[in-house]
Amino acid sequence: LTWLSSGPENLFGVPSFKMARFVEEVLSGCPRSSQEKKRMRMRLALGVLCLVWACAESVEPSAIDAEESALDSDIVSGETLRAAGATTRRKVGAAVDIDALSKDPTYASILAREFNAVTAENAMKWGVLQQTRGVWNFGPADALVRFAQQNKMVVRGHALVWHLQLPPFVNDSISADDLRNVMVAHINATAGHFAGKIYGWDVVNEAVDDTGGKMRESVLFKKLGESFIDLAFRTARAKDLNARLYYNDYATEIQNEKSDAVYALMKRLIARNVPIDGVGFQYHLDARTAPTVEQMVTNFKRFTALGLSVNISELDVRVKDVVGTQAQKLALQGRIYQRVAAACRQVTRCYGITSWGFTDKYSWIDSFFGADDPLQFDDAFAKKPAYEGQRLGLLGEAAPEEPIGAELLPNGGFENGLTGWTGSGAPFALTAEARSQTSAVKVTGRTETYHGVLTTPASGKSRQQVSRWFSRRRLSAPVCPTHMCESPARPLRMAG
Ligand code: 9MR
Repeated sequence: LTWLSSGPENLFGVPSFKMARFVEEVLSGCPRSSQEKKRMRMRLALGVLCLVWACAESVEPSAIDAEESALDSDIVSGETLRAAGATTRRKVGAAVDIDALSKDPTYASILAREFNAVTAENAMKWGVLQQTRGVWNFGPADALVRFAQQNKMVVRGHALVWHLQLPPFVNDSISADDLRNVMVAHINATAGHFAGKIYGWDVVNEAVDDTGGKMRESVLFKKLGESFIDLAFRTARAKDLNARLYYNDYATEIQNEKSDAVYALMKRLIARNVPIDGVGFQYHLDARTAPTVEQMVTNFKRFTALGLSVNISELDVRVKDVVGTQAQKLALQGRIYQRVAAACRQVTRCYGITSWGFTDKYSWIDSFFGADDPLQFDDAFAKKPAYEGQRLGLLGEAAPEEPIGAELLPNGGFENGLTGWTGSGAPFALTAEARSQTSAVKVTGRTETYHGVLTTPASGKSRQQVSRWFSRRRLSAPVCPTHMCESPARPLRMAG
């Protein structure tokens, strides 16, 4: 029972506190007198009833069950994204632009057809809901909830506490006490208003700094320290017992300094008994540095080992700086969507994938990074390779890690046979180290991304770590011991 009740989206998909409550109910006290025995029998009966209820609810929220029967034929063939997701009982979501939803019927109909989950891109943020202190405007967010209910979708709430898009009254001059009060009031009002309608809340968003493994010096952290996170989660749980509660952040897809800091934060929260159910990994990717399936899965698994669920919460893949034709860029993007979906599928407690929009027409990317095409549908709502990639990944078909031609060898095996590299016309001196998978070789003189993907761009240093290399030729017999290659005996060309 302890095992069954461990973890948030556990074996039954029942929030752990419900299972824990049931276990407590059944096991509270051993019967001594006959009256006690009678009471115990009552408790057991109650417990069995609870179990029936829990299991019935556990499979998935009823909305999804209804959706599944409505889309039976789709599910068999997995023809839409939501149907492909439903084959593995995973949520497939999109962030929604409320304006587009109300004004663009094509947008609304594709959203309803393809997705079984929605996130408000902006409409549920603190500064949007509560522009004036004490006054909440839930209208647009309510419209999204209604749309979701009508179309048998679940709603992910985003985000109760974030250092951006704050209301004007939360600024550097607010006192710590006041900040604590307004934060609690906001969570009470918001989580309370939507209680029962939200699958899961991003309770705290982006609290870890981008470098140095530290907490972000936001107004919240500066005034309240890390305890603002504990308080936010506890307040949310008290208002909505059924919503899963998540921590959400970006640039955490692989094991790196930032994801290590998030991981350490999760451990601290768990040690303090903070009611947290899972972690959202945003996945705003640049196609040139997209992670491998193995990197994603390895990273997810250390979080699920803590008893947390994981989800991909804001997927999009930028391609404008990829070298190649538009068709090649979009094909690469398709393979990356497929890899991401396949990675989630490989992790039992990865409950779903939400993309940050679904059509390039309304993506936030253009205004932040310049014109790009990061999503599954183009500006005219035509399906792109990213659509098919995500669908196939959800159906369990893993994409190749990279477009490797017949004679190219992924770095996963290069230490078995390669002795050196050239790139951009000049040979590289290989230094001592060569590894497969997460990092490859250490070489000198590499400063540009076209030399290969730099995992640790160390400006001013003579050595850089690089990953995901491809070589043109492979020698028939291994010429260097595993993990160690000597200086190049035969120059090879590098691609990718
Ligand atoms: O997509 C959102 C965009 O419309 C807003 O202008 C922006 C404000 O900072 O927030 C965007 O959404 C962000 C999300 O809430 C949190 N993770 C990063 C997203 C992209 O910036």
